[in-house]
Amino acid sequence: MSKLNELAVAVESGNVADVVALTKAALEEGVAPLDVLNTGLVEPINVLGEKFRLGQVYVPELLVASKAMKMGVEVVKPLLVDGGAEAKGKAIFATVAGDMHDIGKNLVVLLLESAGFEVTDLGMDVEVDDIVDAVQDDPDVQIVGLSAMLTTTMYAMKETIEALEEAGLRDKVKVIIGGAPVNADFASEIGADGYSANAPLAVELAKKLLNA
Ligand code: B12
Repeated sequence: MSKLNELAVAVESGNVADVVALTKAALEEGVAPLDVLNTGLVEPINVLGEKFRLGQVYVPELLVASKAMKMGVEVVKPLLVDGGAEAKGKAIFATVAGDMHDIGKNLVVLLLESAGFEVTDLGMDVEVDDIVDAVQDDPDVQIVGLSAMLTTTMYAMKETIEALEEAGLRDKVKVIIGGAPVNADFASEIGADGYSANAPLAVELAKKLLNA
């Protein structure tokens, strides 16, 4: 079994020690950091997601696997973030209120930072008012990234856009959205400036919106 396959198995079974060791080993073998991230660390979460949907695994398994994945991401992170990259723009990111899913949002933040964006990550379960305050408090912010993974929380994105409008801040920023239950149609329906299905496309979207 290749190191990446071994790593994926370790993530799926939530074995933190093995994940850290195998992430290092794969990198030492010369596997590209982005491949370690996508194939070794993220793909097993998608595999588990399908098993969860089919009722073959439950929330505790997802939690330990997510934790293990995050520990692996910490090992890869310094290799992805290019400290010398010219600043491309400033963004604020949040997973919306009521939603505790942050893996996808964290990946988008990671790749944006590695592409040279400065990102303030407000975390998960972030209230609309806190997002508006963060935009208000930072004169340089150009992008607001909103993530939602639940059909019950995706409407908080619409509320956020409406609240930005009410605060007179809507024209100051481009709002981009992502997460499993949303798509480009939903983005235009709620008046967002863009949607992307994954982290690399989110970087392209941010660059395009800012002409960076
Ligand atoms: C891991 C996981 C969890 C973990 C989350 C851990 C964490 N720290 O994030 C835990 C165990 C906590 C969890 C809890 C729950 N979960 Co859950 N979870 C998942 C799972 C399996 C994977 C999500 C994930 O991380 N995917 C991997 C990442 C890389 O992909 P991603 O999130 O889609 O992100 C990418 C893109 O969407 C995009 N993107 C994401 N955000 C953004 C933002 C912007 C601006 C842009 C441009 C792009 C972008 O780029 C990302 C990177 O490429 C999904 C299944 C699935 N298929 O999505 C269910 C899923 C989302 N969960 C689900 C459910 C039901 C729950 C619970 C209600 C379960 C329960 N009974 O308690 C709770 C809800 C808790 C809450 N209040 O939020 C359902 C939602 C169903 C629905 N219709 O709403 C899903 C779809 C599973 C299912 N099929 O039933 N979950």
